[in-house]
Amino acid sequence: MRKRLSLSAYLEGILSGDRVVLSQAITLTESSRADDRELADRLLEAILPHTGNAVRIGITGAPGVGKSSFIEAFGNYLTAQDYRVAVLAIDPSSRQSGGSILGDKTRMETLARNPSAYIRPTPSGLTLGGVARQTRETLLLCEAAGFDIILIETVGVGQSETEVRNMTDCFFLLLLAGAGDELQGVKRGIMELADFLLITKDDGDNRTRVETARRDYAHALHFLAPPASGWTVPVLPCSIFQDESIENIWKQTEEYLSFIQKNGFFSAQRERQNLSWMHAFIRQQLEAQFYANPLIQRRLQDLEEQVRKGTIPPLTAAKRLFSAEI
Ligand SMILES: Nc1nc2c(ncn2[C@@H]2O[C@H](COP(=O)(O)OP(=O)(O)O)[C@@H](O)[C@H]2O)c(=O)[nH]1
Ligand SMILES: [Mg+2]
Repeated sequence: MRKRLSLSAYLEGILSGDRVVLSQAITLTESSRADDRELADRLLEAILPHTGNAVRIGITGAPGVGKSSFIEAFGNYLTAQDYRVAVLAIDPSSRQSGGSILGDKTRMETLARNPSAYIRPTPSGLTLGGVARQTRETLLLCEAAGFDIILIETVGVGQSETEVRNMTDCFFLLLLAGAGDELQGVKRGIMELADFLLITKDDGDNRTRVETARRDYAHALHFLAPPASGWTVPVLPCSIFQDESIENIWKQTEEYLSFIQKNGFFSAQRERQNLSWMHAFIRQQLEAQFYANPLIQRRLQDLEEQVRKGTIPPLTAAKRLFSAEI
């Protein structure tokens, strides 16, 4: 049996920055056992006054664009500036693809050994909603443990970008030069979520292609809805082999952060996000309670069967379940 600590032991460990206790606390929040969940909820409440002080950055882009490599370079740069950096991965597909976390671990080899950094992959086998909830809780625990910058890597699969956008202050979209948007699965909607476009692999004989792509994307941005923050989205070259490009990205991120702090967008965005977390949780709870209801469970199978046979319309079946619950 796994050892469970007391609430105060978790709390003290986390607040003193003890990463063993931090890891144990994250594991506690990942548990589906009711008593673990209850303790986790009490812990999350207790740490709340110590959260919210980190800069939260989301990083997205097609597989292979260089997200994990960028996080390794960016994370090491930031720790060299005396920041403590936590890296979270949000990857609802990791169960199917199997090896993605393993792949990322090798991409982040030096960061994984960096004493000022902490890397925590998403547990596999969660639904998208579950991954989002889990990532939020891990983020809060890392903030309470004193991390200054939280980097969240997402895979390029539609909805997870929106989820990550919804829990971060700043969102980077990484793009390849010369690959075309279709090929990279970059939808217009995702481009509109980004605060920065970073064209990766700006090194070797790829540099002229990156410059062309940079100009093309800067032009394309004119046809998109501008961000609500009032910020002008920069399109920046990026290479893990060019320290200046990494440094420049951080400099511009600082500029962006002070811009949105001054115009009030930073706190407005956090407030909106907190409300949206609350409603996401309500939806999850309602759904869970609904399906856990024995009355529903008893009638569900029968009604599913009727819908399958076409003897009643899906909407009617759903409505009957709702009236059954009341
Ligand atoms: N030349 C070059 N290769 C890069 C750069 N960044 C990443 N790569 C390579 O691109 C491949 C995919 O990188 P990875 O970080 O795993 O991409 P991810 O799937 O987006 O996380 C790897 O082979 C990396 O070595 C870069 O800045 N320059
Ligand atoms: Mg990766």
